[in-house]
Amino acid sequence: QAFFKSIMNAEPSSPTKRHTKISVVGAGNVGMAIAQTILTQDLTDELVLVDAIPDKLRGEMLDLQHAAAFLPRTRIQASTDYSVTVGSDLCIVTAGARQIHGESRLNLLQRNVTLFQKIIPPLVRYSPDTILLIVSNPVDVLTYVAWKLSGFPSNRVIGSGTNLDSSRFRFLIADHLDVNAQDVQAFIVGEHGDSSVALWSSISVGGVPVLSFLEKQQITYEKEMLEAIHKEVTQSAYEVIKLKGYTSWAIGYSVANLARSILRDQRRVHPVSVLAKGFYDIEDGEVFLSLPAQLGRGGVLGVTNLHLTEEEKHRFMDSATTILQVQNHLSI
Ligand code: 6V0
Repeated sequence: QAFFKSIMNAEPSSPTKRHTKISVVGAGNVGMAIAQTILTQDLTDELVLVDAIPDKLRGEMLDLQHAAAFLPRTRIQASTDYSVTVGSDLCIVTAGARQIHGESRLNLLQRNVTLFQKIIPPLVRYSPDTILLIVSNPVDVLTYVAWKLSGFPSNRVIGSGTNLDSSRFRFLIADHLDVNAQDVQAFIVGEHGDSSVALWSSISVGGVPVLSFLEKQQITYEKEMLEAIHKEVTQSAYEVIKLKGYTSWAIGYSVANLARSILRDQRRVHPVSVLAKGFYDIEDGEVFLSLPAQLGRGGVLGVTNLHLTEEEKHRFMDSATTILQVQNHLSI
């Protein structure tokens, strides 16, 4: 019996907007930070958690469900069985071995490829039209692995890539210039992590290009400061891991931001890992690297035609070559 007595002659309730469903695979620190940010930002009607450890998974589900009185209404489910993900619009994969202090992201790889062989096929089977958003590290290679395992067109397989590096970059520039990070436009492209490429010419605050402004003022020491800021970006994950054991909040917000652009068809430009074949001198190589990409309901809608300086192009190509060499040794 329905709790509310129906109002006479009322039409049966019909949803006013399309029902959306997000699945998060991996209910660890990163997966849970993403899940809670998605919930607080009212991004989906249904949120599903999948993990390999049933007790931890149920504990996390109950803990989130108990916050229902303070959150936008969202159906939260969790299971170790992938059938719970059926009909997902977006599947976010964070499952993986955790990066240990001092361990390079590439070292994590083979362990995570084996995991992906168990994760990607059932996700695809239950949600053949979904968009895959990969977060597990090394994210660029694992996005390629997910693309290969899924058989999806490349526009539906995205890696969170340098979206996080770019937000760290924007924070540090904002802090240095004493402005709001949301007013700082700055992109880091290429590999997520050690060999990422900072695009100096893209940095602007409130529409004013920062580098040419500094050059006109002949503030050369500021350029060194900017280089130091980029170095700090590449070191920041290691520093947070050293201090608290893992990173979670910034990646949580950064991935929720991508989920919003995708599911709400915002068509915003984010630096994310996309199939970079055909860009710059990557003619045949099947490699995923971050470039500023427009995201919407169809996944990657386009990639901006970035002008890279010779040095930037060189560094971007170096990342591509390194990743391609790593991929050649993988059995997928
Ligand atoms: P964590 O806290 O160890 O969580 C990983 C979770 O994956 C655990 O709950 C595991 O039980 C689960 N898991 C393991 N195997 C499976 C499986 N077969 N199926 C389902 N779940 C499984 O790690 P944490 O959450 O800290 O990190 C997760 C991943 O995100 C790691 O690969 C990190 O390196 C990566 N990050 C990526 C970032 C990025 O910018 N792309 C940023 C931060 C972390």
